[in-house]
Amino acid sequence: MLRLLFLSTPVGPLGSGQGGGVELTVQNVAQEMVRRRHELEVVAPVGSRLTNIPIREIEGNLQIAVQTQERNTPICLPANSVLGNMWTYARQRRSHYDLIVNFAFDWLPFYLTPFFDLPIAHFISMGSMTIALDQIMTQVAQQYPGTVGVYTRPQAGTFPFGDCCNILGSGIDLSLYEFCAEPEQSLAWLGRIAPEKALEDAVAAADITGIPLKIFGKMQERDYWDKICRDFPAAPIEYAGFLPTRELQQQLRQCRALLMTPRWVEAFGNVAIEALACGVPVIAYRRGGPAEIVRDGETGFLVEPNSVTALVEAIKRIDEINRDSCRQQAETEYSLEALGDRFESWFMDIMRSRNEKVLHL
Ligand code: HBI
Repeated sequence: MLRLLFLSTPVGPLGSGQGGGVELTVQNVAQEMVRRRHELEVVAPVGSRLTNIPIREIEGNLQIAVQTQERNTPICLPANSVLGNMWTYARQRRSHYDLIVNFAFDWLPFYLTPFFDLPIAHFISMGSMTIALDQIMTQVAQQYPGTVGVYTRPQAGTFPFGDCCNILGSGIDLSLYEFCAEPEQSLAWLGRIAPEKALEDAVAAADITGIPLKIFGKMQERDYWDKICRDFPAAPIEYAGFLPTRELQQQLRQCRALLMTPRWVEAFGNVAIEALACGVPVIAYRRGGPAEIVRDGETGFLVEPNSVTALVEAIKRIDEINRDSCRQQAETEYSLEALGDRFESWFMDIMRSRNEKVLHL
């Protein structure tokens, strides 16, 4: 049994959608560690909520989302930073834990690693974003081998330390997603509404095909949304809001396909396995995590990145995909149990190598 301290992303409260896919990862890994009888405390900004997992809420100002910054932007922390306050809490309580698990894509947790006398596992939730973060992450990956984890190999490949990351993949609670054999007409798009997700490509495809597009996710950048509506006044789109999993899958399962149009190297794309779990095929740009998830021609289509034409061609072929194969792939590769096994053995490996090091001292 391990006593685990999870430190969440500082960009928004868990459950707000601000933290994107990593919110789902924290929920799912926490759930699996509790099921395995480990002791766990999750530390996160005020207002955070998880299902059946108690949270230690920390005050302070949220961190700026790193994807809004340039590659050479200096490290910044707001006054009374919630990230700093989370690590003050970790320092004060460190004797109660065996392992700290960091889920923040930020400089401070990596910089503080050598200052702590207990092991810290870093789960990295995006591809390379800034020079300063690449540097500090590389230092930690080299100084503490085996303590850096990522979702996928393409994501690892965006970092200088790519070949020494633990590839942990993702997983979801499949019991929350209900298979649908007979979809309605519409297509789906799911994610934070922000430029790096290139929603405009999916809207353009809906405009061309005339097939209604249901859009789900956090309205992160309103002016970006407004521009898309101005550019495509006649596109058959509907914003369905940011929904909890139960309501989301009730609508997602009835769609003919999920469109994934990332402009960046999507680290994983949890939305892809949520769709597959409902039997919904995925049409995605052949880039990043989705390129490792979608079985081209079997559970969806992988198309040339940034090509709306390629999206439209794939949409026309969507009935070639057997929806049972989609659900089957989710069950085989993305169950919560499989995810829990991967994270638990990652944690145990870190503890083992730590104890060996201490023995040799
Ligand atoms: N930005 N600074 C910062 N820190 C994070 O933890 C972070 C982020 N941007 C996005 C984000 N996390 C998550 O939405 C992704 O990890 C999925």
